[in-house]
Amino acid sequence: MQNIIEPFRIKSVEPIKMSTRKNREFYLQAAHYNPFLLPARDVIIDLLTDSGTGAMSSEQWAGIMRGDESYAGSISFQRFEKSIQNIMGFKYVIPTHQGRAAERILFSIMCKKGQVVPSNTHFDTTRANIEFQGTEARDLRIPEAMDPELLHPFKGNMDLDKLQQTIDSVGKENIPLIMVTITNNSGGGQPVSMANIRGISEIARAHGIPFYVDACRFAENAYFIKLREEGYARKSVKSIVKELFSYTDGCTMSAKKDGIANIGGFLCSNDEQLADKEKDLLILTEGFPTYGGLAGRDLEAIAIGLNEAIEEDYLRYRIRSTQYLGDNIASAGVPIMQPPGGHAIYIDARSFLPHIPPHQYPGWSLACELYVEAGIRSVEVGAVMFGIHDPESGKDVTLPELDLVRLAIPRRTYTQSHIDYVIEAIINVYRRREKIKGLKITRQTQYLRHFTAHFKKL
Ligand code: P61
Repeated sequence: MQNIIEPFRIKSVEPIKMSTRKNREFYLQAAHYNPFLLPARDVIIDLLTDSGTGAMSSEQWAGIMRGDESYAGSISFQRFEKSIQNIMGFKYVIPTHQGRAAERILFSIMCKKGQVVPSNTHFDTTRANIEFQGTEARDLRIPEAMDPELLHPFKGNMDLDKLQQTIDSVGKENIPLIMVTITNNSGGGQPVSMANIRGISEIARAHGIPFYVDACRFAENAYFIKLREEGYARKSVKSIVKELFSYTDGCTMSAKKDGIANIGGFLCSNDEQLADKEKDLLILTEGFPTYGGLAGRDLEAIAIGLNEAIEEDYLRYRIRSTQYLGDNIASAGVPIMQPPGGHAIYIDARSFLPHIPPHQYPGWSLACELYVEAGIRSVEVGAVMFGIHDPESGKDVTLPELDLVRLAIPRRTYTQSHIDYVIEAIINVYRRREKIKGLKITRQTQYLRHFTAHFKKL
């Protein structure tokens, strides 16, 4: 069969409130042209994120009921720990309330002022947590990743020559750890190959530098390895995942992605002394080491979700359905980051709206336009998210190389007809793209300004 269907039946539904274009123009103006400030009930299809927005399975809901809420030694923690040890192979597992809490604990122990943490691309919370320690977060992606149209199977790869040069120039003692984000979220949801992971690991081990994975979308990355990397077609996703983590010393994880849970995260390592230090910090800000800021029921949902995320029927549907959106808009001429990523499609907004200069935020304008057109909420990954401004004048001093709009697909949440509606809307906006105008920021904070900034239409 050519058709790949959603490998699940729908048992419980959540109504969507429909709206008119006029309604949405009003809602967006009231939200100061910032889609983050829209009430979710005024959104028809919410593609803002795939984080915590997936649909849980009946097994996960059953696990929620089984949750053991004991303060210490909860059985749910034992299931959580065992599930992660089985899938990823790490010895020490520390639960946290989400991914960024794992990052904060790890970096506050490992990083010192003036040091450098190389990565393929640090996600924004990772970068912010590293920089908060006075450490530099350095992105070392391969040059192919910078060309949105170029087809390359593993555009998430780290540039190994640049990694070696970085170690040579700053000194191994100034690199507390090396990280790699799988799949590379800020770089277009692109996967990292096993060969690249192995290469980073060899370099890291040769210099005695710990190697960590930002594992948020590890299952999707493993499926891409199965599909695209020589020698892996016949291997199970489970064995690919195991092999991948065997080259590393630990990971940070947001269970809101490939844990298919609504909340949660964890931090793993094989180093007992380090794990003890991490637990001390955990107790200070998250909770006792057998719950770490989560309810027992959340631990259950994650333990089950991680196993469902590596099921191959699920992953086949997941990767193909994201590709379906990408291929359909690309064949209508819409410029997207190629090839389609695992959890999201990224529209190249600078090519979509070449008449809007980067300092007038083409990505943000496009995200606003998709909302007005069809009630679709997406997220800009570009000049607003990554631009650096002078706090005195409010003027941007550095802008990133790309302006993308991310359409992130929540797991098991929308059907093909929802996606067909999204495709139609994007093509409609593309046809009238010349009429779209840029924006100006009227209010912003110093860090992570995209969450709260106010805008005015130009
Ligand atoms: C997302 F607009 N991602 O993609 P936490 N690493 C990686 C992530 O993708 C990630 C985290 C660490 C989100 C949520 C999000 O400005 C934003 O559990 C590769 O969210 O703490 C999260 O995991 C952090 C969206 C986060 C944003 C920050 O949509």
